[in-house]
Amino acid sequence: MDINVQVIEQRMLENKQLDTLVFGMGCFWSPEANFGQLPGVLRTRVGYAGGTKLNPDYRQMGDHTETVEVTFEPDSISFEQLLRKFWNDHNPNRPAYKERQYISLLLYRNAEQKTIMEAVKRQLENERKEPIYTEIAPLHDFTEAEPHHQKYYLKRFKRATEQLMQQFPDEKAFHMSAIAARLNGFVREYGTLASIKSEIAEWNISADEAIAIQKLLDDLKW
Ligand code: MHO
Repeated sequence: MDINVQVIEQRMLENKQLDTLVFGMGCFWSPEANFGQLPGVLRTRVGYAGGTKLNPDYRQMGDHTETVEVTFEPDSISFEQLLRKFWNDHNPNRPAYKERQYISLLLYRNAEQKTIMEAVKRQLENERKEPIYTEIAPLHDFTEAEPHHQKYYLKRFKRATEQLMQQFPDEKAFHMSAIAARLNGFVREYGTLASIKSEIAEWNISADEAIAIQKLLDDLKW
């Protein structure tokens, strides 16, 4: 069966209620892979946020921080779960270096997100019996990072990336793919190909489409 992953993913996203979380926890390559393998996370992108400099880029980031934007479906993974993972998977109190590039940072989009961030932070401080120095601030702008920083680990595998890209009209569409996010986690050894394939079987797509995507994954040349 001839399939197009982008079309299938877009149909799967129709009528879904999605939310986003933007955070910084060091070099953005790894957290994009780590969060990209989570069922319930449908898209990831890396970028610069939290500062005031206009048009930041990797070489001239100014007062911005390397961040990841995670788009998720709250019905399958909650905001609180993502925050707990955020705090479990890095040391928020390590000494700052390179100014603000690698600080521990949570950026809220609205008052509700701010309330939950502060509540989970307090809970963890009580559990850990130590203060957490993550900065919690409003999100103003998120500037997408350069293409080579997106799905960084997956792109180390040039043949597999080329094969996958054939499923998308352009590189930007490929960056927005849930399958690309999962595989970017897989190559970093977050999650397995088997777990991705069994998750796809649960996606709200036809059985034929699920089988075709699973086959595409089996046929990737690493
Ligand atoms: N190349 C740096 C980090 C890059 S990250 C996008 C390193 O691994 O030391 O900041």
